[in-house]
Amino acid sequence: MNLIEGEIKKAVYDAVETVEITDVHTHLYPPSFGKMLLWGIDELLNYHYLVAETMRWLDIPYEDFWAMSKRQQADLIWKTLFIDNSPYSEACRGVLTNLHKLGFDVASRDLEGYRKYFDSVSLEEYVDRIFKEGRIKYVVMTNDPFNEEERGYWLKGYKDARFKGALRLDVLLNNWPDACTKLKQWGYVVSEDFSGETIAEIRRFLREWMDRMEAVYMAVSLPWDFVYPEDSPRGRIIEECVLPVARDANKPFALMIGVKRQLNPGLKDAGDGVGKADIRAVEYLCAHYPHNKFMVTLLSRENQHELAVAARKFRNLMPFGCWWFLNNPSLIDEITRMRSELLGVSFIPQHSDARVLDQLIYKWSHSRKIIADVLIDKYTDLSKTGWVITPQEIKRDVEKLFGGNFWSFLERKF
Ligand code: REL
Ligand code: ZN
Repeated sequence: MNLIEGEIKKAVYDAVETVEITDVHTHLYPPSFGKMLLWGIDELLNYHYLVAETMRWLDIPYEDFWAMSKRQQADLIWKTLFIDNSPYSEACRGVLTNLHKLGFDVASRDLEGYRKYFDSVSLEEYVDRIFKEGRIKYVVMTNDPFNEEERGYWLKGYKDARFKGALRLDVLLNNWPDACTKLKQWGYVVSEDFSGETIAEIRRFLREWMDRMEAVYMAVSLPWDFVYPEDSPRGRIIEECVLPVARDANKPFALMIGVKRQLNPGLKDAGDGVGKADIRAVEYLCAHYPHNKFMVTLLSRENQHELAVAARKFRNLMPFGCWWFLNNPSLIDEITRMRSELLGVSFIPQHSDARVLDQLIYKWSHSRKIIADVLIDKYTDLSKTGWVITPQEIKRDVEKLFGGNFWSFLERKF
């Protein structure tokens, strides 16, 4: 029997609310990675999105802010963005969604009261709670082998099936001189001019770290002016090392393009901006390496339509997420609608980019609602043609969008 409009709504909300998510890009780590895993109300308030918004109201030098303790910074952010102004920006609202979903009295505005819970709960218990509350099955991490602290944890080894590795190559690709120095220290026979064994040794490094991290993909964030092919160390390493290693392992190479790093360095992590990227780099890679798989997210709104069109041309291209400055309700709605119209069910609508564990709750709660509303419109339009849609089919599609498409893309071999 065909579903009528009210039933479509119910079936979609049920499916989207209950689906267990694979979050394909985060900055989270397992509890065994110690201080690298950020969590709790003070970290939530210190999110760099909120730092940027706070600085718009403050006149103090940036250094004075950075000299404060985390708690003092959180107090100042809370006062500036939540007490002296109404907190309806997406990042502010997110903090309140979190408090609300975890059962705090948001109306009390009692930051000290909220802190008491976070000071008393154990991290392991809290991680379990967040995964359960957020209906999160897996999160993919961002694993930088050039970060000494992180490297130490990998060399010790760890097991937590909920956290999947992703080998992040920003240092290798965007800062070859530093990467080369470190590779040498670690015993790889490399030289900055790529002579001798350098290419083979970089490949060995990639293979070893893919294995150690059981990485589901390799990834890099790239500036807005990234071009490919490129006569540069980065172009060379991508062509001669990353692509062949990724192809042999049948793993995607994830490209995140469009950042203007450190547009305002005084803001630290909050100081990055956005620029429109050149889609030709993505088109070239997909066309010239049909046996490689590419996951791509672009930071600029202006690039979204051409990315969806490129994905229609190349089955080895998987668009994913509404990244960073796009992770706002109006833009998620617009982008998800457009992608659905051009690509049907065959894309990954969202990732959280969570830097603080708690953010899994609000980012996914907000995105679930928006994606569900888009789907309701799409199934309603379908039913008007006389097409019969069942709750099972809705569930099937939703499972693909929130995780299945990612896992099956990993399996595909072109
Ligand atoms: O993975 C990235 O490069 C970015 O997502 C981050 O650098 C960025 O700061 C992040 O917090 C955005 O959401
Ligand atoms: Zn990220």
